[in-house]
Amino acid sequence: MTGNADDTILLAVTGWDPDVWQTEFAKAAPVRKLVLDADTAKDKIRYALVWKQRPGSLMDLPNLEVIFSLGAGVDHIFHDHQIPDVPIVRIVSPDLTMRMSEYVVWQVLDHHRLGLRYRQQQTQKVWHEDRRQPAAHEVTVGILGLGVLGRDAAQKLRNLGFRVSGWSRRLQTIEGVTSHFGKDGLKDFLKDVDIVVCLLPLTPETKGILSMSMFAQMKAEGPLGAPVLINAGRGGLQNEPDILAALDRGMLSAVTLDVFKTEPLPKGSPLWAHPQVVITPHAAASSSPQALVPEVIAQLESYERGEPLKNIVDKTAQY
Ligand code: NDP
Ligand code: OXD
Repeated sequence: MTGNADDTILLAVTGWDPDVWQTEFAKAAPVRKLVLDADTAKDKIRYALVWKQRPGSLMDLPNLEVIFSLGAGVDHIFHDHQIPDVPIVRIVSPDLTMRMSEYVVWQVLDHHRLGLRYRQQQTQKVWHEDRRQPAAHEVTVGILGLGVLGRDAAQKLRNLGFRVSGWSRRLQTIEGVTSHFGKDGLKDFLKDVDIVVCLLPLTPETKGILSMSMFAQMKAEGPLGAPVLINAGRGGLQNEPDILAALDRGMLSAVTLDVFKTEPLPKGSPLWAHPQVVITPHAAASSSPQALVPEVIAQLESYERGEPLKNIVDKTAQY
């Protein structure tokens, strides 16, 4: 297995501008050929780099060896029911991890320091300073998903003094973090959290998990009032009508959502105008072509030297 100028890479992306990816590929791997459409080179394509590929577009590529997801999440690949049986590798990158941890810390601190309330007071020119500000050590931040992103965010929140707990499929141990795992561990995780940060992948098991039945297991009152929810995982994890109902019933005090069932979030969604909802446009940790392309090329070259692929997706678990 050696690199060959005849090998072609397919860049199969929708919803993203391919130009900037092409530019970075030309810089990082000038001898390799990159195509946006498989039709002209079906039997030459050895690798596919994908983000929300068009369904079926990875089939009938007889020499395809590896699919590289250009995102950390891979639900966008499994959305397509016609995927060839080759390894799928996902992005694990310090750049992406740092971006997500920045986002999580930003949103946790914003809710912890009553940012929503103070912005509302400012628009009304209200000076009201007598609210109690809990200390970080009085607040438990619970992270759903202790993977690459969840672990890093957990450590950064610990460094800020928060109590941190986490939930994963299998037991994960992180110093200073209270771990829970599996279906049986979820109840104990939920009963203590003041701010829930969701960094789960969207899989058949996690779909719709952020729902009324979860919110009903959370404690009613804590240092911030009712619990806060931050979802930067995937929109398919959340039941949006349940989130609105939980806010209106006071079961959740505020919500930050970066991801939505339908993206872009439709203009008619009541989430847009809800005073206790913060919305960001799937921007928590954007894939940066400048940072990620050299890493994908490095992984591809090490594979061609005969080294094992890293960050392979478990196709049964779908993450
Ligand atoms: P990882 O695969 O490293 O971690 C996933 C975590 O979720 C693991 O701890 C895993 O448990 C846990 N998990 C999976 N299924 C279950 C389940 N059924 N029950 C309990 N826990 C479960 O993923 P990353 O941390 O790299 O990324 C997480 C997600 O973040 C991505 O899948 C993507 O959807 C989202 N993302 C969003 C971005 C944005 O801009 N909004 C940017 C990048 C990613 P275990 O440890 O036992 O395997
Ligand atoms: C990702 C994303 O999965 O950007 O990396 O959502």
